Amino acid sequence: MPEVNFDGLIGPTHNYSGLSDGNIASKKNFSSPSYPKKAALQGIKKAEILINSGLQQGFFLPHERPFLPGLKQLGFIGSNEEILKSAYKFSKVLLSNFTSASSMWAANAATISPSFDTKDKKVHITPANLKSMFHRSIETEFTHKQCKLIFEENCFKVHEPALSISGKGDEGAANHLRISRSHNEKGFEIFVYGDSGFSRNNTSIKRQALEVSKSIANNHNLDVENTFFLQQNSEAIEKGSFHNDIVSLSNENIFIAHEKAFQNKDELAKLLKTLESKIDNFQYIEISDSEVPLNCIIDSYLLNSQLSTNGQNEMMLVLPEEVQSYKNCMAWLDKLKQISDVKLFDFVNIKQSMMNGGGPACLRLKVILDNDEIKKLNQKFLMNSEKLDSIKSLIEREYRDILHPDDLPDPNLLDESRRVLDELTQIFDVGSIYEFQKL
Ligand code: SUG
Repeated sequence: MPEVNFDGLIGPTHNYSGLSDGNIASKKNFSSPSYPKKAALQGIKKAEILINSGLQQGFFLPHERPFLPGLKQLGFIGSNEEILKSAYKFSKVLLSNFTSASSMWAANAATISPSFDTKDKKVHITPANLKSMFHRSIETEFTHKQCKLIFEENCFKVHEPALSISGKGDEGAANHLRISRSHNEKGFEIFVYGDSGFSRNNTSIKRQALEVSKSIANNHNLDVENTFFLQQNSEAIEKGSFHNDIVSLSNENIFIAHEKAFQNKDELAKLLKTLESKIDNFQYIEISDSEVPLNCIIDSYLLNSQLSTNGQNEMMLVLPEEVQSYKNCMAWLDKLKQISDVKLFDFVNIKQSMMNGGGPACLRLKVILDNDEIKKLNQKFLMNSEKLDSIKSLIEREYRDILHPDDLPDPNLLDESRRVLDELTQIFDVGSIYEFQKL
């Protein structure tokens, strides 16, 4: 099957530090205790649904956290224990930025243009620079490194992360949609941006800059006629849709969006007209505000569900189980089943990630490839049942059941975390890829 998903393996320092302004769940759960073991196992269970549906599944390894090289760069010196202690004493928020397990949200790892869309017939990959949130911006370097390892063959082109403009950057696949007749036919790519990087209107954080989106589209060697740019609706951002994947989604010929997802209705209409004329099975499904109000879409994470084409060529939607407590969302799902090819629904418990604003769609990077390209992926990052069992038993054995905000400077957490990452590099058989392994 042409769809492969790469999820971010949830790391041992998963915690709630309230770091993301504009992300309601992150702010609301600031300082709550977290459950790293539960979180990681929930993430794997979500990925197993996709595996059981007949799709190939990969994982990005968690990043090195707490990130001591970053603290050292800021001038903290001494033993590891001293560095953690003095950083925490100087600023709790500083240490929590360097300890976040935020690389779990792989939808923000990169933007991918499949070879079906590109003029040079290569798969183009740009790691996201995530510049608008400091804790996320420090993911870029290691994500870039992993992308180069996963997509190392000649049929792939991994670009340098894009530039950012005045702190506004690029959020990867969370702000990118692709619509095509089927996965392995030429498609239309839609880059969804918050605002111009040069805008001085700062009423809310608009993470994705138009100019940065354009630079990625240019570098990806796309046909201009098949490339569109749409602006996120500022009301949606203000109400908590910090990424576009909270209010719209796409898979093959299906495009679903809330009525208030996009700022400019004329631009959207122009795009829909083109898609209707070029893709014979195209289906746009809009959720009206009277059916499901915007705040309900955002609270429930209904559209942050993972829409995939499974091994039997059926469309399945993996939703957060929270959706089940919203009557209007459930009624809309009934309707979706009747009017579209989306017939299979699976509700998952990923509460630990949801409490930081990450639903099923956030946890994965969807990659569309042809059969030959799938073979050329670095197979070490792809799962089989033996690898998955080893990862699960490592999590069971080493991850903490509970982590309190005051535990972040605990040097034992650093040691445990390094032990886990070290063992993961052995399970994945990727050699020494972390900074601490080179000491
Ligand atoms: O970038 N939360 C992430 C959630 C990312 C969701 N991804 C997508 N929508 N694709 C973010 O805001 C919270 C971390 C904290 O507060 O501890 C956080 O980074």
